[in-house]
Amino acid sequence: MQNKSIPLEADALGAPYPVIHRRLLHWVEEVAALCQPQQIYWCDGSPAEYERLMAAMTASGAAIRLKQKSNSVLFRSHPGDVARIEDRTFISTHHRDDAGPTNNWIAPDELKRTMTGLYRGCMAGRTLYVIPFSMGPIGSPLAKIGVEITDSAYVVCNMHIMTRVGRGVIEALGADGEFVPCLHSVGAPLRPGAADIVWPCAPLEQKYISHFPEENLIWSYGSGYGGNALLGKKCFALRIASAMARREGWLAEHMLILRLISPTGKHYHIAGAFPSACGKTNLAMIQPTLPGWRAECIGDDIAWTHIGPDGRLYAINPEAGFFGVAPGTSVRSNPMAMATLRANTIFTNCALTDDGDVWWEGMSPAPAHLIDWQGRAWHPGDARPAAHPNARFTVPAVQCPVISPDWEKPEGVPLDIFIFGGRRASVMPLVIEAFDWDHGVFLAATASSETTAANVGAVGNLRRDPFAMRPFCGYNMADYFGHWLAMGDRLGDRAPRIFYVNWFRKSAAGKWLWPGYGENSRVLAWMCDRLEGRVGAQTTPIGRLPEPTDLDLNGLALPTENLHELLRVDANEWQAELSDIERHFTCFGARLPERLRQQVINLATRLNTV
Ligand code: O2Y
Ligand code: MN
Repeated sequence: MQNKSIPLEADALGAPYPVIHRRLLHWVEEVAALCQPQQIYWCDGSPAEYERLMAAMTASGAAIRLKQKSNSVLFRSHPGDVARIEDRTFISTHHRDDAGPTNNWIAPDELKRTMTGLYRGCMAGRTLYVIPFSMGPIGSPLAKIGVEITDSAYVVCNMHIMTRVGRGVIEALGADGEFVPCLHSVGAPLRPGAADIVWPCAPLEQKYISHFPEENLIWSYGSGYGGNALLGKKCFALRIASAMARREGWLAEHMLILRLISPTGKHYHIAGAFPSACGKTNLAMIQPTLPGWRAECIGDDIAWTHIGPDGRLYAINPEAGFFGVAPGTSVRSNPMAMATLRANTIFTNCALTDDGDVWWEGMSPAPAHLIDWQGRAWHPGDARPAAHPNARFTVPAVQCPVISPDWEKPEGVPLDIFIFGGRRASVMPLVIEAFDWDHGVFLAATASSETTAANVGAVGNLRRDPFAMRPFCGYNMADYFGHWLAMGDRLGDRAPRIFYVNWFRKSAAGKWLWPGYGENSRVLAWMCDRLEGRVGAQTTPIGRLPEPTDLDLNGLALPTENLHELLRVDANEWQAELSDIERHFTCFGARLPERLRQQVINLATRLNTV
């Protein structure tokens, strides 16, 4: 390595640039003493560093270079390390109630004792990488800094893409700047002379993805995969940041950000929260089919929003790349993502074609022969998928052909609309406009979706996923609802309008009723027109819905019965839904804000008076 690896006994811990931050140096020293790495390496974030690490991983067999895509590689994970592991994810607060009923909890002392035992000597034979990174453009008043320590070069390369890494961050930190310490180990020490395996990790019961929101600290052990290991993403930018945001009066949300441009050139900024693998990346890169409308992508997964000097809510995307689900991504579902992936991409758990490209289910007809995500020969008709259902791509956001010229604006973009949603085959109509902010918070707090492969667990079950934040809220979800209500009070009439969508309703015969993808622009345009008072709506017990004639469906051959079914509110189904919502709220006990209890009563009253 050009950026020389320094043995532990060398002074100043071997940083290749000046580090004057005593607390940071002390922390690195402390972790090194505990984890006992062979060497310490400070990342500079340069392309040369990325290339050196990739070359080493290619030589070791961990990475496979793709012949058909420039500077792109394929990794295959351990078959037991393929997704986020919610059962092993912990919010560790002094009082259990501060983590709340939707989070796993272990007391900080106990969790630290257990994990310290695991960390002891865990980096033997490995390199300890120090990754200074910024979430948000370096220097933006809305950005925050983290430092990840990891023993995985795969993590370093992914962090290069997903965050801003390097000496600029250290400079921004200065002597005493705030940073979130993020400690990660794959949990697989190497005995002297032992050969490494391509994807080291620890057994499930030793995996811990731990958050200490009271001290802005992250400890992750045992997994090398995605959100478990790239600690800037779900761990920092959502779980820790949501707790910071509550203390500091802003919002850290699991939301895409997009700019929709009307035929007259007016900009509408939309932030949308959807549970994992519900087409969020597709919507973030939407190609509107409605004539005259255009869209630009600002972010596909996370939004940090602050109230600006004019009283409006401004959003930044704290990430620098996309870590998207590959299966299902195609020229039809997301042509912009396919174009984004042309080069400089890390693929994980995709299938490999004979000519050295990647393939996954839903991309195109299956080739006659592939190597599957576990390295075995695969043929069409084989019972197992060729790519893992949670196979991923990691790619720089700047490569997206429709990335907004303002995606890195330090002050963010002013939000006009919040959209919440989920995947429901029945009950939920295509779109609902909330009556007001409190009703919007209620719609978001009761959001539900059928589960997918993004998390380890059963697929296809219905689960309530409030604000699409169930796996990502770093404190008691009832307090989070209260924080949203309080933000609404501060925003007053400058608050974004709130809508709820369901692109996934099916007919009795099990067929999709709505074509989705670029056609979703018709629903987005209705929302924008509602803001302008240009289009009507019908008032129903569950909110305002478009009348069939309010949606611009020109050029779309949508059967009338589909439209009718998409906008149908079934009183019996909604009585059952109401009971389920009441059950869902019960778990929050006395901490549930009174204003949400009132929303349940309001819904019941409206349903009983139709
Ligand atoms: O983090 C993972 O391992 C996969 S889950 C994921 C990845 C990127 C964006 N969002 C998600 C999610 O689960 O919401
Ligand atoms: Mn996500």
